[in-house]
Amino acid sequence: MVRCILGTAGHIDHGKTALVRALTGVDTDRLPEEKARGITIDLGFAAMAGPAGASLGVVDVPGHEDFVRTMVAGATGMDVVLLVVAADEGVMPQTREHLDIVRILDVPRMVVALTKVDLVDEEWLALVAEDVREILAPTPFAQAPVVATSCRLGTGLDELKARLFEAAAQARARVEDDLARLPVDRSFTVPGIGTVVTGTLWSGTVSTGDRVRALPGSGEARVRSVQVHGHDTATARAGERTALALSGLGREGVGRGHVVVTDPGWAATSMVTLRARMLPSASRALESGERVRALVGTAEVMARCALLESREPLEPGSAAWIQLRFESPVLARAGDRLVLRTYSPVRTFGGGVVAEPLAPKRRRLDEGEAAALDAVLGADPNQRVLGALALGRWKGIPVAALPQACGLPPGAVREVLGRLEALGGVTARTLAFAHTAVEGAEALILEALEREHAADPLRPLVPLERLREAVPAWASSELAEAVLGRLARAGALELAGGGARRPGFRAAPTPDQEAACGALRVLYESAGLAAPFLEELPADLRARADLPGLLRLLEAEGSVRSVGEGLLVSAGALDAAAERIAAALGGRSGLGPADFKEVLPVSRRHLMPLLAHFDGLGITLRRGNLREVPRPG
Ligand SMILES: Nc1nc2c(ncn2[C@@H]2O[C@H](COP(=O)(O)OP(=O)(O)OP(=O)(O)O)[C@@H](O)[C@H]2O)c(=O)[nH]1
Ligand SMILES: [Mg+2]
Repeated sequence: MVRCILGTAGHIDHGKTALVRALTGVDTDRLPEEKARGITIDLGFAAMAGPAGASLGVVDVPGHEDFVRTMVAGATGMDVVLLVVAADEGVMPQTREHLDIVRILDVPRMVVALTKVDLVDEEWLALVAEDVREILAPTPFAQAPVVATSCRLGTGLDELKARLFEAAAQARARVEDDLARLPVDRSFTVPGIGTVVTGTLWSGTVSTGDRVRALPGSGEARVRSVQVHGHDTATARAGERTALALSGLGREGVGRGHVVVTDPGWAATSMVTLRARMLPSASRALESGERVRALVGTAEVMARCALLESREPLEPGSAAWIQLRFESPVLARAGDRLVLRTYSPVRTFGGGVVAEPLAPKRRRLDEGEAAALDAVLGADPNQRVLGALALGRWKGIPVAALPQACGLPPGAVREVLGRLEALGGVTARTLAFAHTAVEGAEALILEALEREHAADPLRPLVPLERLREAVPAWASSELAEAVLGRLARAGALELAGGGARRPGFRAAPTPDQEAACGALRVLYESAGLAAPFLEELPADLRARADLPGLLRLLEAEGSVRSVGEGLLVSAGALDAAAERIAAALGGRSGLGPADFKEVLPVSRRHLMPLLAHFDGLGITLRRGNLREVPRPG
């Protein structure tokens, strides 16, 4: 049995609550005002027992046109909708509006009940049934079962129940192995227990002891106890009517419109990009900049619309990418459906599906962005992740935000990230980037590498800093880092000693530089340990701008080594000196400069850096002011 939620829909007074009572035994109109007026005002909840111990959560919604907002809060978690049409009145305005809403929300299955058949004759009933078929014909519910019922006579109730459980069995399974999210539809205080919130658990699981947050806002709490359909349980699962007792959060911190979540990755948002669809029945076009009501989960927030595709108003029946800029933050995830209503008079005119829940402000979409938005709403997990990353451009998307940004469970996101490099993207320390950003940054870095090599052909390695700088400052710094690693793994550059080079790059001196190198080699070779300090080099060499490059070249080829303090010494002389020290002084300790001067007859200015150099190599060991020399071998 799939865990799922059955909800009612339909015009005021058509018998929704009566039908729920007949099916479940529960009178969901519990408020005194509901009793007095004989109408439903707030959502009602019940459980319906079915065959083989199965049980469905039932949400009863109001039909009054003033309470459509409440109806949407109830409809937002439905898996099966029971569309109620009174046989005596037939299709009425909220029959159509509720039908529009369940289509906007993409409620997957429908069963129709024609109620109050005791009030009409066969012929009239057939006419009403035909009207119902007609409004369903252009919808995904064209084949929905239609059952004639009467609560007064008990007609059709068993058949209706059977059809409802059939529909429930076919409803798509909700994903338990996903981020937990409970849009709150009620909150109240129970003496001795504290704040209790209820809702339909959309995805994931919530258990006693879990730490949760109520978004938007900063409310945090611990789950003290969990109930499903009024029974205590350790864990509530996706698709169950859930009540959570929360400790650490007052009732003012959580209510209808809040969403209780467990994962730290969730973030509230003030801006979403969505594929908006105007109802064909909308009374007028949607203007750019228009203030509208957005019904998101169980929340209603005011928002400004920004049309992203054209300056022309969005006509009834058409669809386009738009942005909603909310006046207060909401929680949204890629793939979420929301309902749009005009500000005044309040009318449902359309809805949309969120493609970019944590959106930056956009004005116009380029082709790449439109394609990325499409990809996020597609079926292929790779494309969904890549689409979300492409929208993050060179700034990247935090890996922790991806399940929200692309609407996939964390496990599925991890799988895609595991093959991200093969898909052209890259994962950095905390962010991930799409192939577009990677390719762009790679091109800039490789260009910079060539430029740097060309500008200083004698430098064997380009400092990484110069390559990082090639990626613009407005990109995330993680991008350059990740791309350098990726290029190295792909063999497009070599990393060594804090620098990078084109694979196989060797310093390429000109004939004139070759000649200068030759002169330097002879100079250092003949000077031995008493090598010239830089300022002691012959004037013609010192005058050369490329002298540092030439010296690096000698170092890179191994003819000289830097011993510090600006002193370069012939490698051969250094090796010979090391041998002499070991042979002459091996095993002795308490050695002072004078002892070394006997073996290394150089000036004191040379001796100090040389000894420090040998200290570094372990040929000499420094003990306070004196040294010892380990015995050779
Ligand atoms: N004759 C007859 N009356 C019915 C039947 N079902 C419901 N009613 C009556 O219709 C009226 C409205 O029923 P409700 O169940 O409250 O209607 P509702 O659709 O829940 O109304 P709202 O929640 O306010 O939209 C009540 O007076 C019921 O007694 C039926 O099968 N036959
Ligand atoms: Mg009712």
